[in-house]
Amino acid sequence: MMPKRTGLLTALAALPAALLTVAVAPPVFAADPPAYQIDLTQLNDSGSTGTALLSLRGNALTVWIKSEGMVPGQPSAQHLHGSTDGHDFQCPDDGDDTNGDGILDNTEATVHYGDINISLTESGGTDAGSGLAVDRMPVADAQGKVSYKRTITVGQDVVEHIKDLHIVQHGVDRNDNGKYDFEGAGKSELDPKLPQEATAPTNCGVVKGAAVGSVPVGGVETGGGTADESSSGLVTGIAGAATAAGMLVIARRRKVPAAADAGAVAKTRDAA
Ligand SMILES: [Cu+2]
Repeated sequence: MMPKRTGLLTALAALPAALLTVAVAPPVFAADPPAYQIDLTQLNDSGSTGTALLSLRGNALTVWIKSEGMVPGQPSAQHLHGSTDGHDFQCPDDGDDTNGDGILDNTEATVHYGDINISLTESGGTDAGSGLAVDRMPVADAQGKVSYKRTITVGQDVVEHIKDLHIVQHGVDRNDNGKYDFEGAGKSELDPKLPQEATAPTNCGVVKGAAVGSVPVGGVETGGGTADESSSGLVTGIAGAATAAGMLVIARRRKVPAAADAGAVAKTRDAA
């Protein structure tokens, strides 16, 4: 018995040290280089999911994306959306199809996920102007999988606000015919030469741990949101409430007139 008890006492004696070790261990995201995980969840009932990782070494941002449920053989425009000025954008959901045409288009979604900050092309420019450079975007394989990795030099604002950015991949196959075409959902509102299927968002994800209606990085100045009051009371609401507990903010985020949302969703289903 004695050996056992001694063992227990030894273990107990060691416990404070162990706890101390845990307590002073740096948070996961403080690792070098800091890395941020993003889980991509579907939009437009696309069935597309994925995982992404953002890693910073100085001003070198490495982006890894692995996603599936994309349209096989078709390019996927993909971007880091959001703001580096303290505004707290989030991913939309299918209920944000405000014009009720049955598809959440990029314009409707941008109210929620913000403008393009970085275009995640495979080569060449990565500025917002490359947002629709589908010839430089990754192409899904025959199984609908996209695998992407690129290191990009980013500005200090991106470094400081990396947790405020989110990844969006675009491209859906509304009529399930294996390609982007105009029969699926008409013309893109961004460029009439492109099918809506090519530009509508297929998934979106925010940095894990930074989400939950986060206080934007670097910012108590969530007042930045007030500028958008007219365009989105919802977003302003999130920004204004950002100092409250995350869960509360999430609760608020779900959201605007439930009836209107339900109607839009119903239309979405009808159109599907
Ligand atoms: Cu985008």
